Amino acid sequence: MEQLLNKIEAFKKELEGTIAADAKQVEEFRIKWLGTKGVVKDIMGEMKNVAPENKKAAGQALNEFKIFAETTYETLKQSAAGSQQSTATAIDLSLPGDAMPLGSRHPVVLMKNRIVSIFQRLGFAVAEGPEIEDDWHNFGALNLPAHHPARDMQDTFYVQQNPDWVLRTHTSSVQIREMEKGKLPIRMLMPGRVYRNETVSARSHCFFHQVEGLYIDEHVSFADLKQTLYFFVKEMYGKDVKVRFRPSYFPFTEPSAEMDVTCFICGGTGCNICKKTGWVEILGCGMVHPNVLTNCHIDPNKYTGFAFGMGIERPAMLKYGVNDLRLFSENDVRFLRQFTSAI
Ligand code: 2NL
Repeated sequence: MEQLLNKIEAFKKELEGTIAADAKQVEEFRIKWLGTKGVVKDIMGEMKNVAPENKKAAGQALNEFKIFAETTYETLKQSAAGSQQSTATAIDLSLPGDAMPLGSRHPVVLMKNRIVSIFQRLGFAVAEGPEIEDDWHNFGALNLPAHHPARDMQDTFYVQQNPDWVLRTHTSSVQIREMEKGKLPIRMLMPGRVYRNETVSARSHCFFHQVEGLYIDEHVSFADLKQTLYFFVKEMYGKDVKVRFRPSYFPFTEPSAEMDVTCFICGGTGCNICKKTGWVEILGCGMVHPNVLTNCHIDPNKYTGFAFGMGIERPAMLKYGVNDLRLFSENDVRFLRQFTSAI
């Protein structure tokens, strides 16, 4: 009896280790184990040698073994069929993959990157800040008097939850935050989105983008301002472009100026873009007002600085031939995907 049980155990182990890769091997398995001259039939024949008192236990063990052999056969049959099927429908890895549609950079971002990379070569770092600002960082610190028209509800978006909050109207607020940190010198560029309460049209929008720059150190002069901006213009619009400064006014700079370049559309002969003047305004600039420095705890007797600001949309419109500001924010893919290869 013990001998028979040991034999069954050994056969079970053998069954467990059996694999069949295809239908032929499954059939071989069936013949060996379940066929008319197979192992199962053979071992069943040993019942006649079992002592009467052990017959019940032996019968049970043999029956279990038979079922085990049969289920193993079923399992092998199914998995061989499955693997054959999966070979038939297998993916052809040599086929080219599905093309993923590539996104493209937004023209405003492309123009911003061009501007930023030129100043980065002069050692300007990039800083960013919040688009919801408090009155101090957007107006007060910038020497904008209490009744300045820029503070008017007509021009500025106020945030309902807090009368002290506005959507920033320029990125100068980021420069104020940098100056307040008290780490000098500062040579930084602040690109970002700004908001003005204006009716949306082809030529004006309630939000747009600008890049402002700030350089503060001992002995920074208007000559440094001019030289920095000359470099920028030559890199941006080419070596032959001429530049002129016109005196201007900003509450946060003194003296202040606006800078024009010879029209890069008509080359100075006169067109619609330059309104037949031959010049296009590209930025505003000036020496940082002493009050602004004082507001940020910087000693105006020791430190001086220059600042400038320019819009991004207008140069982007001129460079990429876009004639309606609204296209920039409608996110129509037919518009956006045109700039895939532009730099
Ligand atoms: C323009 C003119 C300008 C500045 C921005 C500035 C910032 C600080 C202090 C002083 Cl913190 N000035 N920024 C100065 C002059 C002009 O922008 O036409 N922007 C689109």
